[in-house]
Amino acid sequence: MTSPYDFADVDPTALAAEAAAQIAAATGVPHHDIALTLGSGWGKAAELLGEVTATIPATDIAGFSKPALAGHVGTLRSIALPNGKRVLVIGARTHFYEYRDARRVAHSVRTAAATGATTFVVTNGAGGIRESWTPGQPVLISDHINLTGATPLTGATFIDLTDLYSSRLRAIAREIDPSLDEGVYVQFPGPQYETPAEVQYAKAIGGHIVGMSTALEAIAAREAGMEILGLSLITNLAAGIQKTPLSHAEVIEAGQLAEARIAPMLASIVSRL
Ligand code: 8IG
Repeated sequence: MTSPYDFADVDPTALAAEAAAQIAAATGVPHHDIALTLGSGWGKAAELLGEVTATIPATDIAGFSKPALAGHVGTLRSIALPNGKRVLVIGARTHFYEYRDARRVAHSVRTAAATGATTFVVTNGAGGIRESWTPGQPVLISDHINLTGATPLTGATFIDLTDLYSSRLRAIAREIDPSLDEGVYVQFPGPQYETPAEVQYAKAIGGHIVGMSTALEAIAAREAGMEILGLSLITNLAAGIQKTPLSHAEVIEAGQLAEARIAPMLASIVSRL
């Protein structure tokens, strides 16, 4: 868990500005319009979006932490959409469970904002609490509950989180796919999955989706002034809702099976933003 940056001592905005300048230099693209973080199961969407004009190993850019899984280097890609907009694809998410440091989690989001992005599309693989949902189903995030006990913000940063997951952008997504259901995303700190009792707790407090990534990123994106669209791929029903134990292999398999269907949907949505 080494990194050249001690996030405890760094100004997150200055580090994001430095990273954004490096991305502009490495891609030759001075300004990006949309940031897109690709979570489990969503990876195939990038190629469908448009022309990938640059791929950078994330570890070449200031402040990006080494990936959690050995042998897998996360990348940042610049994509030119047919409509002329520029998408920065973040394939290098840092999870809260890796360092227990919300500022590391927020760094890719702040960097994307510093490249000029005003729209943040955040995707993840997650567990479903609603019994009517089935693995492989994508759902919109309508709101979140942050159970990490952490925040990427420091000091008296009293930002408003009303309509955090933009109802305007959700409506656009539903124009592309009217079958998209939506739900409240509950972020647990992880890395363990929930106990069945914790899932019942999440349900009782108003949650429909359980995951380990998105809420902290969305807070940072709102602070940075971006409009947010959140999508979860339900790769498994949450512990105790499904009767069989949860496994990472099952999650990966569900993602692979769903990929061919959800990638074109996501690409169509992004092309409309
Ligand atoms: I994929 O069931 C995936 N990520 N917390 N719970 C939590 N995170 C997840 C789950 C899940 N499935």
